Amino acid sequence: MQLDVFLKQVSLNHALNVLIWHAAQAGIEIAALVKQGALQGTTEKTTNTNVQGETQMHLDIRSHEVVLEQLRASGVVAAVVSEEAEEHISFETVDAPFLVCVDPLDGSSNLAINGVVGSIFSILPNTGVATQGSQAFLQPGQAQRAALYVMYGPATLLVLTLGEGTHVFTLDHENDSFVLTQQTVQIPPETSEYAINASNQRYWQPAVKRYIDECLQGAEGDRGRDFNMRWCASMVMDVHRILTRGGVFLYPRDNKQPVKAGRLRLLYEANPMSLLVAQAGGESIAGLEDVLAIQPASCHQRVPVLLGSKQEIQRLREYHQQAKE
Ligand code: AFP
Repeated sequence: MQLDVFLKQVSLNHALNVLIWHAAQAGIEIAALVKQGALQGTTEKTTNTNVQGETQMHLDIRSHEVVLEQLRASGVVAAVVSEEAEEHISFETVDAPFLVCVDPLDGSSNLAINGVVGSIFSILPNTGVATQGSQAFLQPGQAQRAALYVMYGPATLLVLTLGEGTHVFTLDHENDSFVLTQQTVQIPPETSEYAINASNQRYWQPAVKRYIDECLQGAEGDRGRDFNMRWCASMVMDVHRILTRGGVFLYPRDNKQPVKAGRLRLLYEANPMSLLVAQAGGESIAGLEDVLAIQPASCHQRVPVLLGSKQEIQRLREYHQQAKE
């Protein structure tokens, strides 16, 4: 079943369906650029830095432009917050029904090594950006109308939730259309695989140190079984592995840079990925609270993210609670 047919079947919100179709078109355009690699100068760095102070890749900017072109053309988006722009971008359709928060090319530091990257979209209702400005984007993740990512890997995948389950579409390059290949993904509640950047270990909070230490002790420790570890430095790839076979992804708060609550951004990384995971039976916390319940304070706010298999996230929640006591 093609994406547009699926949308008509599961969603009566025509405007939302149009938005998702245009986001998918942006993904198809970016997939073609990524596949060209150095031939498109995609592995080149620019001399610019984004609002995070991170060096922008040439393709970060090109992807940002492609996304804006498609979202503007949809006619149903009022404004966009992008990782690649400090201020939000308002369109002429300022009273349109939706706001979009986007990471146009997540994991782009992997481009130079031909690694997997992706585009992450969070779709919110437009609560009045014409009068509220950027404040209109400061809605908790549970307000999202939809979330999706496009993953540029050996296959180009689009993973989507409209609040009724998480579904996977594969790009048919023969006719440039996304085809449903997995409906209603379910994350195994138990896992023996975790993903974390272990080089930050000395900066972690006690609850995370305790959890990872127990995984490392394996069968000789309290967990009574051995664990495996992965770290892709690409949230899209790590989250897709978890949706596919279970696991836990941790980018915890660390005191390496106390002014930052972690590395990942709430509006266009943590919230959309947390909704996709929750809709697949997993959970996502920032420590004691659910990521989707966090009231954003700013558009580029960072949060800790611990997400994945339900039983492991519940254990991490308990460890944070016990560390507080
Ligand atoms: P880039 O988009 O700058 O490559 O960052 C990717 C990311 O935001 C997320 O996709 C990864 O999970 C995380 O950063 C990797 O962070 P480390 O480089 O600290 O491992």
